[in-house]
Amino acid sequence: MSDEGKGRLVVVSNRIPLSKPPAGGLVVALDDALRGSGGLWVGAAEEVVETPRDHLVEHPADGYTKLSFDLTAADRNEYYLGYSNGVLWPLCHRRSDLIDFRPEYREGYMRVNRRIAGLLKDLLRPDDRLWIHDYHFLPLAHCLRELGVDVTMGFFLHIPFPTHTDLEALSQPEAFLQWMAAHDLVGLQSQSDVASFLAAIRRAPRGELLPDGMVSYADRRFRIASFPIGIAPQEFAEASVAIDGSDLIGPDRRGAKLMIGVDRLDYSKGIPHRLRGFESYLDTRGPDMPRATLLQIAPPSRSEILAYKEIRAELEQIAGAVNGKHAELDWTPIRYLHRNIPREVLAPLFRAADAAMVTPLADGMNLVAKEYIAAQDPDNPGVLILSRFAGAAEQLKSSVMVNPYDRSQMAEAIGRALTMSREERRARHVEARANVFEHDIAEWSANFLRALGDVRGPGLSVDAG
Ligand code: ADQ
Repeated sequence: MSDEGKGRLVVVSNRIPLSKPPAGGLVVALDDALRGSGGLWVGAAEEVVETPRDHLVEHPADGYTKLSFDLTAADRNEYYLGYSNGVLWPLCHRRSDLIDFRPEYREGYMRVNRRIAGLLKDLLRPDDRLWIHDYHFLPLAHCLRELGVDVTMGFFLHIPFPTHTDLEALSQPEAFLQWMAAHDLVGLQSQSDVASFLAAIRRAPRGELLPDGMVSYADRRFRIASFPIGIAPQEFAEASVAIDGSDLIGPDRRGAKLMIGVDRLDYSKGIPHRLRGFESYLDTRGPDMPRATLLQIAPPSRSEILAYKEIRAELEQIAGAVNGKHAELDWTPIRYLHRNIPREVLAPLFRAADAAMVTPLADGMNLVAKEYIAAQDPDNPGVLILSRFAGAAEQLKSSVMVNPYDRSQMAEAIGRALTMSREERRARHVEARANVFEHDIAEWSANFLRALGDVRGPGLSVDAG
């Protein structure tokens, strides 16, 4: 690999991959780079403690070191649920109306990031490369710079970058940019995220766009680029044929086409809008249009947070109402499962589905869209109905693209997908499949690490200040 001999790779993410399955895409993607460099993976411990220890705790690992930092119950409440998921998540997903500002949330967020910075400082060597993941750690690099740490630091944001108007909803919008500027490389999911970032820099009094994708903010210069994340498509394709997905679904869908939706139960995923669009399809369906069953799998997520409790109740209400109106003795239009489904079952279900509905209102990328494509039979593929607000829309352009806010457009898209000729389905699928297989997760991590390796070339090194 290009990064060999350049010091260790040190990854920081909210969760560390402990031995239990499932080994997700990110774990597989970073495995080689971590092993090759004798690297470290740092994340939060699973159980909260009364008093956080003043060192990272080592976990059994194979080939590289896994370390966890402690969180107290207050840390979890303020840093994780409060600021990360109660302020930053809605902010970045265009739902500033859901932000729950409390001073203790921000204090907790800063406290935990400062504590992690202190723990990392003792661990880092000058030639290490630090790769920080996601919104839980926006200020971490800044805290490290304040402690005088000068290693190369990269950041990848898995969720959308806020627009400058969204940023204004933060009490200190400039802090966000200052935090970002502490990195040498900032990676975002899409071109549209990069555009939001550059717009925010352009408006900031201390921000400036430099040639070659470099940006300057206050006394720092750094690089910003999009690195659209991918999946491990081969694995998903193999899992999709291991069992027959249509055998898994019961008989109460006589003559009905199968549509699937799979999302964490999160308000950003647009599940109520999807059910409403499906309802419109059922309401307006003519006699020559097929019956359809929508299998919606939505496992619980962040259920301590009020907005998540509310979305669950809303979903149950809509599903009940739609079924009450449209179900027949041999057909239940909406099948809603509020639980996790193992990948070995999910992949065959994707393959069995005539269409998938991936209709987020905002989404960094959305891996389900790519997983659905990877699971299809290329000879007789299903159709992806994709929201234009998913990062994946920049890549999967041959999908049936929808505006999830427009119910009648959603209904029309469902009708189109379910009656599309095999020829058209194949043509659309070939294009999407090529993208998913060519731009997989291994390519994503290799690209990011290459860019991180190159970013401190001659003349680009920065003064930590
Ligand atoms: P998420 O918001 O979690 O990820 P997504 O990209 O769709 O969204 O990834 C979800 C993953 O969980 C997929 O691999 C999916 O198969 C799996 N999953 C969902 N529901 C499941 C269920 N019921 N049972 C089992 N597995 C389930 C964040 C960002 C995204 C970005 C990713 C990666 O919000 O925009 O694509 O990170 O960067």
